[in-house]
Amino acid sequence: MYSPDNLLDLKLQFDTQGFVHLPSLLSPALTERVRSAFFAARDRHAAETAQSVQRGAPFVDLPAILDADPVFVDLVDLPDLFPLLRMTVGEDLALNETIARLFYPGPTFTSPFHSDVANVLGVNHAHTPNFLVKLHIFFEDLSPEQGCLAFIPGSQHFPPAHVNPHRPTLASSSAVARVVPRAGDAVLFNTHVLHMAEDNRTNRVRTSLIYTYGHFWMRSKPSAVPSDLARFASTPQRQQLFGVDLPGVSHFARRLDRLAPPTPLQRLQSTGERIAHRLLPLTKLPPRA
Ligand SMILES: O=C(O)CCC(=O)C(=O)O
Repeated sequence: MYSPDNLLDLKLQFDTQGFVHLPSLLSPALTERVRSAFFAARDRHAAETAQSVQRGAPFVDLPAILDADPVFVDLVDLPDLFPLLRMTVGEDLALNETIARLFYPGPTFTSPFHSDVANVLGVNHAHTPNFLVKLHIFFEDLSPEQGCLAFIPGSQHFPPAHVNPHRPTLASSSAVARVVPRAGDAVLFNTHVLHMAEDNRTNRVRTSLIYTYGHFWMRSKPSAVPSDLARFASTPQRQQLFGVDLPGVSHFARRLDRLAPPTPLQRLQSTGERIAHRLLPLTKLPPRA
């Protein structure tokens, strides 16, 4: 479990660098459960996967991973990680997408150093580190040549086109940070930091899970919601993560720290704040000329 100071450091790293490597986020027992559930899902889809690979697909995403095994639902709010997710995204946190990926040996399929969200409208990313974050979870040791994630730390603060991602020598630049994860590790990053998966130059498939988190008011992908909501959206926290509406709560107002109905004191406080908010502008206005 991270201490409050560890959490502040991780948050500072996330804000400055744009990513944090979280070694051993999963216990060995959980890592093993994830690994065997992932391989069971892979085996169930072996025929479609083989067809895709035969057609030359560089990677395959297994469908509906939250329905494949309850362990994949358990990963959405890992107690060690959850406080950091709340700090990086905010109290209106919701799951946005899940991916279970097999990346086959070969060149990378990602664009060279890119932001996922550079072209979305209405956001000033240099000042919005909490817009959309991704968590890559690893349950097998990777070798440095096995399609690891690489980042240009701090680049989420750059103006557009500050870096030429096609510069041939960029990959070997000392400005690039590469994460070589071990089984049980995770990497959390701001989707606007320049990042990529490198070529998989080994003869082994790279496996990973990718959970994306955004805000409750955003539109989530179907892969972010388990089919059996009655079973899995069993707590107010999970209901929020899976986008389940609360009667009477606007999708802009959904907050993890306001899941319980307000106490009489909180109701009184918010009434007082509303009244003060109405009166204050009047008292502050300068006298008219
Ligand atoms: O490593 C991967 O599978 C994809 C990396 C990437 O570009 C992303 O997650 O946005």
